Amino acid sequence: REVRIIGAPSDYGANRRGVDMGPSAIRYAGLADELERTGLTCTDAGDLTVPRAEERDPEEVQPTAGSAKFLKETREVCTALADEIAETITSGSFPLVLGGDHSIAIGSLNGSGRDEDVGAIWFDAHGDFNTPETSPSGNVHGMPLAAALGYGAFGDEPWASGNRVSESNVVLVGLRSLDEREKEDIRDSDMTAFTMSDIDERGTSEVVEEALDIATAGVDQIHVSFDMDWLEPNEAPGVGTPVRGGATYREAHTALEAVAERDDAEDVLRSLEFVEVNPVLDERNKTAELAVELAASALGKRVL
Ligand code: DIR
Ligand code: MN
Ligand code: MN
Ligand code: MN
Repeated sequence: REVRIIGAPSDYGANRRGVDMGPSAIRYAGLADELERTGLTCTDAGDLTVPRAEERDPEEVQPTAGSAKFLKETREVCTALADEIAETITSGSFPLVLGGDHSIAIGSLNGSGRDEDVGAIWFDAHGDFNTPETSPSGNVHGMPLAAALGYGAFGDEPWASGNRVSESNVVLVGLRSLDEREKEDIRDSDMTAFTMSDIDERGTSEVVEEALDIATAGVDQIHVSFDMDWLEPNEAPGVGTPVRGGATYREAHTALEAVAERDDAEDVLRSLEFVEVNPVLDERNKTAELAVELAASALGKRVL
């Protein structure tokens, strides 16, 4: 099966510039070569066209939802991304999406969950479960899961919530930074959430195996969304919102190797994305290089 790389160079959902250069940084770190070495065929669809942030006004009134910055621009990017992903899957290829900030995941979930019921595993320090009404920041990168599942004002936005992502098949892994309302809303939801403490107590393998069981219960396939801030900041310094106490280098590989193993046995992986790589904040492209390594692990790279 052919892997199709899709760049989504948006920074509309984050409060800092630079994450729009993530797809370039990840390609420059050798993504295509590494995937070919892993034995995969690779094509590059290039980057989606994203309107330039300098020309837009963040204070512009957003008519259809409360406080969500650049919602119109985010809708444009996510609609194009969803189409691209759905077409890639229909054509028999595998979509590997490069962010961009995490707001692009609204497009990923809508593309992956367009024609079939899907689950999702979300590796992230954050819950990404704010709505325009509850968000303390107004940044849409803190909202993509709530958006795709139709919470708050997103319920009236078919581009965001008109999908077949099944809430009870969504699993958050490795949480360590939640806003107060977000915490309650995650608890009240039908999603499953594992914190870093769960990983401390039970180990990465056991937690990720359970996440895979839950995400695939009653559905054939899942989207895996990997926010690079899941890792400890010294391993992944090039992210906009680093939080101490993250996954180690080995834990990150272990987690994605478990995904690859399950995919090998049951073909569970429908789409995959790496987001929030910000080369402006990075150290010599270290975070992009790690994203390349992790993509290879998720897609089946083995030492032996
Ligand atoms: C925060 C940060 N919860 C917000 N979220 C981030 O702005 O909603 N998500 N950084 O990745
Ligand atoms: Mn995120
Ligand atoms: Mn995050
Ligand atoms: Mn597969």
